[in-house]
Formats: sequence, structure tokens, C-alpha cells
Amino acid sequence: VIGGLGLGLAGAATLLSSGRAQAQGKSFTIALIPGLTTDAFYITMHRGAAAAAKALGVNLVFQGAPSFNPVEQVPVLDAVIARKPDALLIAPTDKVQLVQPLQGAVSAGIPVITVDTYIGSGVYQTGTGQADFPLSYIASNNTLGGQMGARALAKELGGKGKVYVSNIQPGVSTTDERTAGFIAEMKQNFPGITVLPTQFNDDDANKAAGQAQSVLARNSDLAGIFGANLFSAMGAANGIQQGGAGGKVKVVAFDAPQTIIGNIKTGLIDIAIAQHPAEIGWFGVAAAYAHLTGQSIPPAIATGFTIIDKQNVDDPAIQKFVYSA
Ligand code: T6T
Repeated sequence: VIGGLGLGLAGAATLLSSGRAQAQGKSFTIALIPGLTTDAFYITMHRGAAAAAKALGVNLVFQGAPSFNPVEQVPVLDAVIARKPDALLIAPTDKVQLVQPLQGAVSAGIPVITVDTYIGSGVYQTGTGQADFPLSYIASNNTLGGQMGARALAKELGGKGKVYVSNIQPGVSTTDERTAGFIAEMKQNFPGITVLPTQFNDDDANKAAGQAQSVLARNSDLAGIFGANLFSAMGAANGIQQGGAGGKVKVVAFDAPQTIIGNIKTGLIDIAIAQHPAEIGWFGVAAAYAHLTGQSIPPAIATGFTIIDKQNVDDPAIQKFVYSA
């Protein structure tokens, strides 16, 4: 009898909860706006987001601009707001210029979570300033990433030599933090390393390649480069190769697309700091869903890194951290 009663209760509970899901009757639409659409980092983030959306029965919209800048991203944002998704995940391409356009989403009743990059200071929900309204910031710890890059490059160079950072443009939260973390770590712990002025490439690998060649032409003793994101690193490595110093100038890359993995195998790039963009996408959708269904969510979620070098590049356990094409 007791067993029968137990089954009966369990059955009733199942009925009740499925009844509730039906009564809600709502399938949520979550929009994901990347920094740009044709970047393996964001393509991989989309893959993680799609996996979570499938698991949760959410409709996921992925819409973005062809290149990384606020001038192209803001019209995409406005178009997405007009579609009235239930929640918005976005990688803002500028800390300042996306604040007002994102307030537009909030005014339209759409909760905002930023992924990868942030607006304002990136510290949200504190009641301070004009840019703390996003519910959560889900990303790598980019200051730490820059410090890791400095340590890796200093180790490759035996603690001495001239290096520089190849970067997108000032105002991008992620690469600003990586560069600051890199420079601070070198200053504090590696007095034998000279950090030359940062080169800004507008997320254009060809520009980054040209800059690498010019820096090399001005400094024949250039010892290393920290490529602060995928296009900066790929471009810098190509420039070094074109300048005839492939393998001689050490390159530490942020991000891990197939090309960079190939360059590690040939020795053109020494180390890649792989972010976990699929994890960012997965937790982004999960956090938005939690919020939409009445749960509280943390104002920040930090995702991981994997360091890839010649020693582990063929290890099967590493392959899941190589970005999707
Ligand atoms: O490094 C990533 C991302 O974290 C950054 O904000 C912009 O560049 C990438 O998308 C790589 O291209």
C-alpha cells in the first residue's frame, strides 16, 4: 500500500509539473549578438549557446555584424531589439559606446547579459554608475589571461629581450585588460624584458602582419610578441614569418583557432592561451533562462583557459578546446 501511495504521489507530482510547463505555455527566444560573426571564437560561443538552448527548449537567434566595431554593431542591436527577444546576450564592441544603445534594450523590457566583453567597469548590479544594468558578465578573466601570456613569453625568452603587444583598439574591455595584465606582470616580475609600445590593428590580421614587419625592421633584436586576440596573434605570426624571423621571434597567442594550432605544430607560434568560448555561450543561455524562469543569477561568471603548446598540441584531451571553424 505504501509503495502504491509513493507511486501515486510521484505520478501526481509529474502531472503537476508538466501541467505548469504547459500553463506557462511559453517558449523563450534568446538573442546572441557576437562581436562579429566570422570569428572562430564567436562561432564556438554560438555552438555552446546552441547546445544549452537545445537542452532547455529555447529558441536561439544569432545575429551580428561582419566586423568588430560599434558602428556596425549598434544597427544590429537595434534590429534585434525590434524583434523583441525575451533576453539578450551580447559581446559589446566598446565599453562606452554600447552603453546607451543597450539602455534601449532595457527600456524595451529586454534583460541584458554581456558575454566575453563588458560595458562600463564590468561590475554589474551594484547601483553605481550608468552601465551597471546588465544582469551578469560571463567571460574569461582577461587580466589573468594577460598575466599568463606575460609569464609564458618571459619563460620562452629566459627572462630577457624586447617584446610588444599586438592589440585591436583601445576601448575593448577584453583586450584592454589582457594588455594591462601583460604589461603589469612584465614590469613587476621580469625586469629583463622591455615592452615596446602596443600596436593597434583594428582586428585586422593584415594590419597586424604589417606592424610586426615594421617593428622588426626598427628592432632587429625583437624577441617576442603577445598577440592579444585571434587576429592580432595570427597577423603578428604571419608578419614575423614574412620578415624572415619565423621561429626566432617567439609568439604567444591569445585564442586557439585551427590556424593557430597548425602554427604551434610548425613552430611559428609557441603557445596559445585558449579561452573556453563554448562554455561562455552555454552559461550565457543557462543564466538567461534561469532569470526568465524566476531564478536569481550571479552578476559574474568566470570561465576557464587551456594552455596549448608543442607538448600537448596532439593530446586528444586538448582537442575540445580548439575553436570550431
Ligand atoms: O579574443 C576574442 C574575444 O575574447 C575578444 O573580445 C575579441 O577577439 C576575439 O573574438 C578573438 O578574435
